[in-house]
Amino acid sequence: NRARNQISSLSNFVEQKVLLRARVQTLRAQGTKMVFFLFRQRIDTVQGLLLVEEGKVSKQMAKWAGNIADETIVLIEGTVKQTQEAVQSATVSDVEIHISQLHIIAEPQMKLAFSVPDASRPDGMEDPEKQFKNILLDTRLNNRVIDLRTPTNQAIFKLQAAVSELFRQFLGSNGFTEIHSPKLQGAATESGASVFKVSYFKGSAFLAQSPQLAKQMAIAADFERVYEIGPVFRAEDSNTHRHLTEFIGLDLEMAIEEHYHEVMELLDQLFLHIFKGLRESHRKEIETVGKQYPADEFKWREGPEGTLKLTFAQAVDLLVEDGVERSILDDINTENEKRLGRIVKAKYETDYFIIDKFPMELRPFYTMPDPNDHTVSNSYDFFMRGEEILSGAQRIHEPGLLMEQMRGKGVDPESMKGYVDAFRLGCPPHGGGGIGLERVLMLFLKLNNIRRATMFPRDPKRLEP
Ligand code: ATP
Ligand code: AMO
Repeated sequence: NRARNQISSLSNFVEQKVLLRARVQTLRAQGTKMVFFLFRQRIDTVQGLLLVEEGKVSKQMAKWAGNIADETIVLIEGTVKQTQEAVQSATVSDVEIHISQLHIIAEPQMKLAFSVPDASRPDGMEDPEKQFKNILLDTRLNNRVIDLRTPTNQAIFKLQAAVSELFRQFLGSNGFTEIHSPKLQGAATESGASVFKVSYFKGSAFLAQSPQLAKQMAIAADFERVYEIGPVFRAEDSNTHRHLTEFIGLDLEMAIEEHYHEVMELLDQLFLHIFKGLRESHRKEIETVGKQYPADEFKWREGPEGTLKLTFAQAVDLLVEDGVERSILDDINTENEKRLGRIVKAKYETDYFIIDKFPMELRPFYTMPDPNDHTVSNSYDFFMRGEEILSGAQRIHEPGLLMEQMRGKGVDPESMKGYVDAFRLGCPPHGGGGIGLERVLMLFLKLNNIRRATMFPRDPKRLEP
């Protein structure tokens, strides 16, 4: 019943006995007297050596051990020894284990679709990593459990957890209360076009497209500052690198005193907290991911100048200066969004920026118009590497204006009576935003496909595994 050791801390146990449960990454028998192993725990690997020795390890044991299949989970006992060669990588142990006992805990009963690449190999060596890069994403997603064992994926999902942890941490320490809103709804929560309908006893229900209505109602109910981390469903037939039909929304909503800039400022501080937290506390994971998905380091601005903020009109001007026809810039499409990202990067040296004051007609019914110019709105989007990661706005808290906007956008106020009533009961001025978790991760790490930032992605063509 001894405690098991972790590969990452073995170097504290030189010349001591340890107990290790790990996967067999690879093994190689040398003659009849020696078996070399590479053991893996998540992103870490360590060498093991089984040596035939009178009275300790028999020839039969070495023969048996030499036939263990890759990916078998084993429990080993052995002595930690210093190695001769210097180790370059943070994920490869600089000690090795001389094995005295070895037990099989579980072994694969089926052929592996592909082998987990050996992360202990330095870049440029005979190259299972490179080979692995050529496996189609679909093949990897179809065999997701084995794919998730790769060090890259182990690191990606540690980082995903870190983003939500940092989100929670920041909001918790800024007076926000975590809420859980229903995912089964009587009506669409955003636009009617992209809502999933499900059967609900004798009638039907809709899957929530966002916690939008609930988080605003929580403000009307005096919660002041709320957030939610939860699934969001979108029936968008978008087969792109950045659309999922189910994703994780990081949503928040807060009462404001004077101005929607209070929300924008808080959201900005939140992102800086997330970026810094990832960079400072998760370097090993970021490096691990970078081996498979090389990326230029994500850049943001700090210090007195702060985060770059542009109005929609200024963003359009930048694109026009760069040669885009003004006539097609009523909205900024995906292609021009990316182009803007490149322009901003060249001019301001940042991968992270904010655009506010979007035209009213581009925003949902609950968005507050600018009191001085009703054609624009008190709304904002945040961008990473030229792609949208957050959308938000000040909301309309006055019931008359809300109903007018709903009708103007073809939304029947009667279909959302409980929501509209929240404002009839008196609601403070407020604003908020929604972030796509997988997008933040995809763009921070430059993974180029949102499915790589999703453990079991759902898109129009995929409901399995
Ligand atoms: P939001 O989060 O506000 O929905 P988004 O980034 O998801 O923003 P959408 O408004 O859903 O953006 O769509 C944005 C862009 O995605 C569109 O400009 C369009 O170019 C692109 N897009 C959407 N669906 C497809 C598709 N099926 N194929 C190619 N591009 C698409
Ligand atoms: P919006 O629809 O822009 O706004 O969504 C907010 C953020 O969610 C992410 N996102 C997606 N991620 C993956 N797949 C998708 N299909 C997808 N669609 C959106 C993006 C986007 O910025 N209620 C508002 C938020 C608010 O105003 O508070 C809303 O849902 O990162």
